[in-house]
Amino acid sequence: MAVFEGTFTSATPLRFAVIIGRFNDLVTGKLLSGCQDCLKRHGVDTNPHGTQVDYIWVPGAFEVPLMARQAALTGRYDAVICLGAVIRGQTPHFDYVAAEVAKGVAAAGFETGVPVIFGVVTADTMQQALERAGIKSNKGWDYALNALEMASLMQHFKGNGLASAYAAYEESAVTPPALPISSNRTMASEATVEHKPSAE
Ligand code: INI
Repeated sequence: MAVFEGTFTSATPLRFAVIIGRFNDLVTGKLLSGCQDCLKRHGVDTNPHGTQVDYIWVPGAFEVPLMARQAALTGRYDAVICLGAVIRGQTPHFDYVAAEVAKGVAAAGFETGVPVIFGVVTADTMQQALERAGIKSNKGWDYALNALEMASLMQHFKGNGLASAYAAYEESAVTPPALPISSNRTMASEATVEHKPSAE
């Protein structure tokens, strides 16, 4: 038998999507800086015009899981990093937003077979959130490290994952593989298939 572990650097260039909520961007912008700093110092080209990292901005934490799932389904990324900040003092529906984003991010990973990193800071106050986004430490750095580790770990299991199945489907544009995803939505990869016009 064997022991599998991820590493923080990779011989082959890995690709990442970073999803960032604009809500509380004073915090999420700093999380993003920490995340980029970590990726860069581990040999990743973080230039948005480069080939390794795409950045996707969404309105708030609530929208992060949907985008994470869509990004993962493309099969383009070795890991997806979700950054957001939900602050209790600012909304009576803190608990709903925080719970939904946590569940949604977990589901995006489970459903797609791509590591989806939960980088959403939940805090009681803006001060607390800022402390985790650079004043004391920067959790963005840790989230990037988690993504590097998981992306590298998953390399050991390539070929069994759903994302690779989708990548193969996109290339051949044939019948998609059956996936255990219950959704009626059109997926990015399905959008490339030509449908015959109906008889009407
Ligand atoms: N979005 C956040 O990312 N953080 C918050 O603290 C927050 N609060 O306080 O409401 C927040 N709300 C917006 C939400 O994420 C959605 O963008 C909005 O409800 C539209 O769907």
